[in-house]
Amino acid sequence: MRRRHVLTLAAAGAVGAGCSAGDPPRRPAASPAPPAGLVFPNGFAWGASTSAYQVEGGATEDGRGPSVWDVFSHQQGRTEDGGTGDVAADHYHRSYEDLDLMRGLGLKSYRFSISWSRVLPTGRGTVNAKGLDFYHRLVDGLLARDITPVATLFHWDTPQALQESGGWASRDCAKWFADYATVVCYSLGDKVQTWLTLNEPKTVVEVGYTAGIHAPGVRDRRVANVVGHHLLLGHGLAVQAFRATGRKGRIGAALNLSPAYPADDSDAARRQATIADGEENRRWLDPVLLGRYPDDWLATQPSDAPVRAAIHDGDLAVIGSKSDLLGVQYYNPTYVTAKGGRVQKHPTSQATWQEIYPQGLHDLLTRIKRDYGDIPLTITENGMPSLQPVDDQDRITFLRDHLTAAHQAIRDGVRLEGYHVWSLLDNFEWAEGYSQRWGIIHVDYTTQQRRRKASADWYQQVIARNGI
Ligand code: GCO
Repeated sequence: MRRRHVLTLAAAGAVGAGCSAGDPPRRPAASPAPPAGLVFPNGFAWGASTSAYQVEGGATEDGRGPSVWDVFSHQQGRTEDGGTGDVAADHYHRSYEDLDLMRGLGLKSYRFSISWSRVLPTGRGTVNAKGLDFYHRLVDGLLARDITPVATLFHWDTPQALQESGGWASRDCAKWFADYATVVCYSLGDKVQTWLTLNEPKTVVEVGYTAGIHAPGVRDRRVANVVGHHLLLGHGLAVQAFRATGRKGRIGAALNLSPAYPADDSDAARRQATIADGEENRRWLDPVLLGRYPDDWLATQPSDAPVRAAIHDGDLAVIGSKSDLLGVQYYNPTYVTAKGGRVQKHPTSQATWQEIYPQGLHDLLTRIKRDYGDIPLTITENGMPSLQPVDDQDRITFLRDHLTAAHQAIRDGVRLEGYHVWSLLDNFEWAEGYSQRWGIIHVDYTTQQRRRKASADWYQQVIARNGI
């Protein structure tokens, strides 16, 4: 059930010939000691993130249709202790309380996702006005509290009806996604000015379609690679759909990225790190920001993974439609051995896939600037689960160290506009059910009572000071 272990294994398998990437990944530098008094740029978007299925609950309410995660989480043995998102943090009914908690923190920005099947119960066709109204109320509540809404269109909850018509394995899904984007961006677009298309397509491909431990539970590398291309195509078509609505604002993808380092000084480890970098990062960044797949990544795809056949003429131009910003999600680095295996060099969190290495965030941000130019960046996710229910000092240390690294990147010229901690609330952590608590606000799942953790108090101070 440890999903990024799976990411690690999946990528480690993807080795092969040919690697012509630019500079080899650098060896990590020592973590800097946190200097006192780091001030962030004026207007820095201090934020927090959630996603629909992880917090909303209200799974069958007001006409919401099922998504792949409703079906999957109800299947025996799919999630820790059989957890589902039926109720989750009950945010659907408690959004006003949660909005007030956000205001109490002084949040400048809130990143949430829209449940596709709440708005379009079967994924396409008739709009469910009550579902859309929920997001109007949420956004109105944010604006009334001076919090900027950042809306993600797809955080893994493909409508089940579309899954039954092929889901992302079908090329049509990219078009269905763009049609949904049109509805939502047009309807909310006079209030929401920052949009994210996909959340972590890599995780969908590697955990949902290769390892099968996330919805829809498919274990087929061939299908997974095609799904990856269709997700990217969906991103590009959604960018175009957003522009066609004529609404003002900015749009981009939210990618989970992981700096890849050689585990030792050998040339072989360096070469393997470049291959891993292709899988972890360039496979997603290049199409979205440069309109092409990396040649070395394509060359390493096994002959039975027909990604090339899925690429039609013109697709890369669509996928590379100009993005206005990039959401960066950072949780861990990747260390690669001479044989292409993965090793860990730093302590992990309760999520044992999560090796804690703050300097990796600096390396990642500066590398994006170096290789992809000055696109505005916002950290759309960063955080850790803590075993301390409320006095989560370990999370404070984690956040402080990562913000220090982010600040260093800004000093090095990176255009970083914001930071969103994952997560605002404890919530449904996918296959891990409710066994990991990632929130800065504690949720008692019996009473649904919210309680600020020490990290929430600390973050409030950071926001008030605009620095650490
Ligand atoms: C992701 C998702 C979140 C997770 C978080 C912690 O990045 O996987 O966007 O939904 O809950 O990352 O694992």
